[in-house]
Amino acid sequence: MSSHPPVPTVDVGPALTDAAADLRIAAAKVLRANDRGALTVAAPALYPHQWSWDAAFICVGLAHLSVRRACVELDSLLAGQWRNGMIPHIVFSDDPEAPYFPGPEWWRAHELAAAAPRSPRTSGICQPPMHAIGLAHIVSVARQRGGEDRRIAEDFVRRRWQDLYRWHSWLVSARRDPDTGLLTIVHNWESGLDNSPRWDGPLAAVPIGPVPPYRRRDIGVVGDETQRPTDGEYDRYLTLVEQLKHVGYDDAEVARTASFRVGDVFLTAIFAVACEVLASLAPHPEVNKEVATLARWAEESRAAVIGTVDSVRGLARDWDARARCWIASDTIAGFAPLVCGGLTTAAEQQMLARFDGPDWCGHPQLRVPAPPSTSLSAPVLDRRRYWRGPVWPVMVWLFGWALRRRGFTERADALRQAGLQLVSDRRFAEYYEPVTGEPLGSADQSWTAAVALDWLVG
Ligand code: 2M8
Repeated sequence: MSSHPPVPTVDVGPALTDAAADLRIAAAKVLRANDRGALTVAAPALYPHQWSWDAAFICVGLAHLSVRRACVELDSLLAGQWRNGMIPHIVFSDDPEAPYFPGPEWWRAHELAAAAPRSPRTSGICQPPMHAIGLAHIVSVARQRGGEDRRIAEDFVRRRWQDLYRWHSWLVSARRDPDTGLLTIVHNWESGLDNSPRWDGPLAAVPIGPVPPYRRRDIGVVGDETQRPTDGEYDRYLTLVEQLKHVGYDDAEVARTASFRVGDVFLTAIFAVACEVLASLAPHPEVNKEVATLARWAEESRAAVIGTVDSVRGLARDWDARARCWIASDTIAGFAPLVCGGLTTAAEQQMLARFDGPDWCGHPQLRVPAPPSTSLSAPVLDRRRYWRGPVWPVMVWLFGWALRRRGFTERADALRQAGLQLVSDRRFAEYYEPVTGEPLGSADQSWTAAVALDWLVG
């Protein structure tokens, strides 16, 4: 018998129960409270700026509140887009009361990088390309509503489609690994799954320093260091930033010199599906050539993802391009093929069985049947520490979305139900302890509120 209080059931049937209606109001309140006018901070205290892939997930929820405001969110993010096409992982708000480390004065991208805008200030790396998926949500909500909402969303697509295409194009030209076809990250922060055990090997090979003296802010805000990356990890994260600064964030120099270069299978899977989605949003026939290119990138990237699957363990792997070896890990990223598709029917059934099985969603100790960031059976599991074990509602949403898209409706419904049960505490935590369901990391995390809202409305 579990000693934890029972998880309340949130009925998501056609008529919303009172509990579900209250949860929806609470989620909307978080998004409103985190709205700084033209951008939504990722979280009020821990992340008081705009993050790239957070903004895309946030649009999924924002669209239900205001199509116009959701478009503004992406406009604000794209204001930080670099001339080479890269969408930076942070667009800093100009609020001097919004402390974050490392902030714009640490990155100095506006001074050092020829391609960076002078304003707004940005970081110098990227994050997974979720944006077309966020935009497709806005468009779909707007089309259902019709009228002015539809006009706003379609106008946005006409204005910004090419910018998203340029972003995808940069990923291929600057980051595609010719050997594997995977998209390469040059900092673990680019994966979004920052301290995942996937990066332990490549990070261990990063020689620390020299790094100017620094003070972390995150631990003070969270108040419990067991929920955040370690100091040793931060030394390496900041060493990598110094390396990028040293070469002025120049793509070719970065590719030549970065001491962390990894083909990220999960980011590549998101890219594959985002290419398809972006192609489907094409605003007019003049972009037919780009649409054909997107279809090719989708196919090539999907093939690259499938090519990483380990025949023994049945999970997808990353590629350490410096050490020239595969990185096998029992993490959620191993299920990348479920995000982008492309497996044979038999192989897909096997992967789904693994996903549902006792090492993953079917683990008997799990609070709710949703995939934790690292398998509960893995020796490296750390149930409280960030991307090394906790369940992230935003990942539950992503898998549900991808599975629904490819016709696995029942599984998608089950994930939605599990995700809703997790967030029914109304804390909208960044992540949750997988066994106890304790909310961890930041409270009032925007993307958690956004996906909760979508689960309740969708
Ligand atoms: C976390 O990452 C930032 C650095 O980018 C941090 O820890 O300071 C990650 O969970 C990342 O995926 C997310 O985009 C960001 C904001 O929510 O926080």
